[in-house]
Order: sequence, then C-alpha cells, then structure tokens
Amino acid sequence: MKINWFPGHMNKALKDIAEQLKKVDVVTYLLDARIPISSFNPTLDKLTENKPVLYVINKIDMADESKIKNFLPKFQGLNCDVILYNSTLSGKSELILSKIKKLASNKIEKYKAKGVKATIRTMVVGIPNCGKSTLVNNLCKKAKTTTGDRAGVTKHGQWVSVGDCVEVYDTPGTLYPNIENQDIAKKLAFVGSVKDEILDFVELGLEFIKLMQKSYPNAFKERYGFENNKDDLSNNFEEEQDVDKSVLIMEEIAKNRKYVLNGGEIDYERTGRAIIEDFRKGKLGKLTLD
Ligand SMILES: Nc1nc2c(ncn2[C@@H]2O[C@H](COP(=O)(O)OP(=O)(O)OP(=O)(O)O)[C@@H](O)[C@H]2O)c(=O)[nH]1
Ligand SMILES: [Mg+2]
Repeated sequence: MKINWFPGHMNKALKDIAEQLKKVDVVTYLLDARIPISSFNPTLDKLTENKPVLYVINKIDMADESKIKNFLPKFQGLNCDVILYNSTLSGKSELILSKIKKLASNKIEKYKAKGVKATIRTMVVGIPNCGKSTLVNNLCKKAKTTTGDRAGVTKHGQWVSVGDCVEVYDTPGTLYPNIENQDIAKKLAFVGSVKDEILDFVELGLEFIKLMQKSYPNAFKERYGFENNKDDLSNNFEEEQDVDKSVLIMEEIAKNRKYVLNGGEIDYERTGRAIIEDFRKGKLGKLTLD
C-alpha cells in the first residue's frame, strides 16, 4: 500500500493560504504531539518561511511528553516560539494569545506609537485532524468552526475574531502531493490525518504493531493482556522476520478481543482497525511515535 492523499480541496486550500498569508502577522503552526516531526508539511514550511511562527504541539494529553521535550529546541528561535497544548481544555488560551502577541510585538509597538491599537492576524495551519478548528474555538471560547474526529472536516478557510484585537484564520488540513517517505505517511495514517477510506487496515495494523514493538514494546500488555512469554517470543525474532512477528501479535490481539469470523478464522481487518482505533483513542497509553 502506498499512502498518498492530496484531494482537490487541499490544493485549493494551499492557494488560499498563500493569498491570505499576505494579511497575516504570525503563523500558528499546529503539530500533532503524537507525531510532532511527521506533522510538518514541507509545502506549508515553504509558504510560511518568512513569517513569525508559533508552533503549537497539540493533543499533548495523548502524547509522551518525555519524548517531546527532546524536540523542543527545534522549535525555539528568534522568530518562533513553541507551546505544548490541549485544545479541548479551556482556561489556557491566554497563554497562546500572549505568545502570538509577543511574536507580533513590532507591529503592536508601531501602531502604539501612532496611538492606534493593532489588530493581530494569525493563521492556523497544519495537517488534517490535528485540532486546528478546535484550537480556533478554544481561542474564541465559542463553537465558531466545525470540528470532527476525521481528516478533512474543514473544507474552506474562515476568519474568526478573538476579542477585539486578534483575528484567527482557520484553514483546511493540508498534506502534500507526493509523500515519498512512507514511514511518515504511515504515521499520518495512524493518527487519522489521512482519509480512512483509502487505507488498508490489515496492513496498517501490522505496520503499527511493528513500530510499537520497537518504540513501546510493553504498550499492548494492559489492553490486550499479553503474557510476558509472548513478549519474549516476539522480541527474539530477527528484523527480517518482522512481518511474521507482527502477524503473530495481531493474531494474539484478535484472540484476546474475540475478533473471529463465523468459521473461527481470525478477522484481520477488524483487528487492524481496532488496534488503530485504540491508539487514536489513547487506550494504549500516552505515545509519541516520532
Ligand atoms: N485529546 C485531544 N483531542 C483533540 C485536541 N484538539 C483537537 N482534538 C480532537 O481532534 C479531532 C479533530 O479536531 P479538529 O479541530 O476538527 O481538527 P482539524 O485540524 O480542524 O481537522 P481538519 O479540518 O480535518 O483539518 C476532534 O475530535 C477534536 O475534539 C487535543 O488537544 N486533545
Ligand atoms: Mg478543521
């Protein structure tokens, strides 16, 4: 399976982003804390390279903060800042707004010197489903944009006022035309940034198992009740036998969850979907896959 998803609305969205950027003082670049590095979109990076950027590492409540701390220096610099965030929680939006205002301080000071209060405009960009519209609602404390737990909910950009001096532009989630690095593409699929309908969940489930064996070898234990000897067995497999090992683990999970077809055969499709769903719902713990 080669994962690639770049529908027409994304192409349009990128053109609209380029146009609206002319009005924007600060870019609010949302990254999914479960894949903070794979969340970067090279097309967005290029479009926004000359603007101050606030990186919001969102969905921090579902992620492995100890891993994310290692990445933080990447996001700090002269013209950028970073914040770890949970957009579903109220009460913290002032923190984001103050960072945005700090990045726009030149404009604020310039206007102040003329006795005028500046309106600061920020644009929220990021991969599909990373929480952009949720963040916009969080900032304006009202449900002004539509949100949903799947990729591609927002189809058009929308300006929203936050108080009397900040305006926020919500954008559709964007990917890029040809994702050459399929390791990145898989991670985007794991977190729900690629349309589910184009994915093969047996293959995706097996790929997820492989990655988990490397990054979080004990993460399945609590949810799927693995015995230690199963872990030992799988850890002893060689790299080139990864596929066999992941099939073995998938079968174990299927038996544990009773995902079997009428004839007693294992329902691989249902099992693959269930594993990915469990990850997306945080049932495997707080994980960061980059
Ligand atoms: N746990 C958790 N869930 C979040 C957070 N932010 C957003 N969500 C959820 O993530 C899902 C996607 O949120 P949206 O705001 O629609 O994402 P989006 O980036 O606007 O998606 P597109 O419009 O499709 O690009 C929703 O179910 C939100 O409730 C967060 O910080 N933590
Ligand atoms: Mg949206």
